[in-house]
Amino acid sequence: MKKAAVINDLSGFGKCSLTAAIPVLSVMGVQCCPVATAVLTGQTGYSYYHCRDLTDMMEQYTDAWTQNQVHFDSIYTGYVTGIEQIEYIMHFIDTFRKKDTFLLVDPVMGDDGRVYGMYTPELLEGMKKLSRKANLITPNLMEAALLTDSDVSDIFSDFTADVLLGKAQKLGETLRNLAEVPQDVVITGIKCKNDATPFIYNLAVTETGVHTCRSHFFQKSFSGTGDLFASVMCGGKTKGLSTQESMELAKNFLYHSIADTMNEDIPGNDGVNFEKFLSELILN
Ligand code: PXL
Repeated sequence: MKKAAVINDLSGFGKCSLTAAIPVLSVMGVQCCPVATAVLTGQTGYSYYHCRDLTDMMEQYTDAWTQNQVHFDSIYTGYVTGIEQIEYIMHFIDTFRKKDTFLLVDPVMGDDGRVYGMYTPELLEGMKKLSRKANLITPNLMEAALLTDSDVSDIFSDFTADVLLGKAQKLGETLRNLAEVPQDVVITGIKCKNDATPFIYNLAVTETGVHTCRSHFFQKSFSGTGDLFASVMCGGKTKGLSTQESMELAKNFLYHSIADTMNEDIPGNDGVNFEKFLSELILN
């Protein structure tokens, strides 16, 4: 069975990070080997939460797994608590990345114009270095702007699809050119709200060109949707699907999960009803 090392946190509430990655990878037939960056009572969007930082365990993962001679088909990184963890992740990658190991970096730093609490300028510099090593990155539009030193306010000035997709494509191309290896860039969750019908797009810049897919935008953001998207991308790429095929699968899975959640009055912090739609991800 294919194995993915997933470097991400474990949050008790919020249906994000590892609680998104583990079920998604499992149903896609990929063994998820978690490297927990932190354990939280709930994701950081909640008014009250506690966080136990596990930076001091990261070296132990590399140590034990080296001694056990493990092999990963993919490495997928997500939420980190700070710059120090990025240094350990670099070491982890140097140790376990072989010729055939696929590296997905989801440069989690913020969304919708707000950076998360762990964000610092140093973290951004670390995320840039890490992102350049990846075969695939999945930033949202704001993270793409941060990674390219672009003006973040510019992506919140006009939400018309033509305008926003043009900006996303430029950012994606810039990022792809900065990479140290052939890299696909998928900019996720591009919310276009100024048109007659609101759509949320994903835009991929790949070797075969620029590809977009879209689905209805419900005008509400939910915790964990970026993590679910990246997890499906990880599973798809690990199992040999193309970036476009993986993106399509992720988009449909998220559309159904979000549409179902919209039928109930669930706070955005609590995440989406993805569990009901996991069977869509079973690959033959
Ligand atoms: O979904 C991104 C994410 C992951 N992990 C934690 C978070 C967030 C976003 O807020 O707080 C702990």
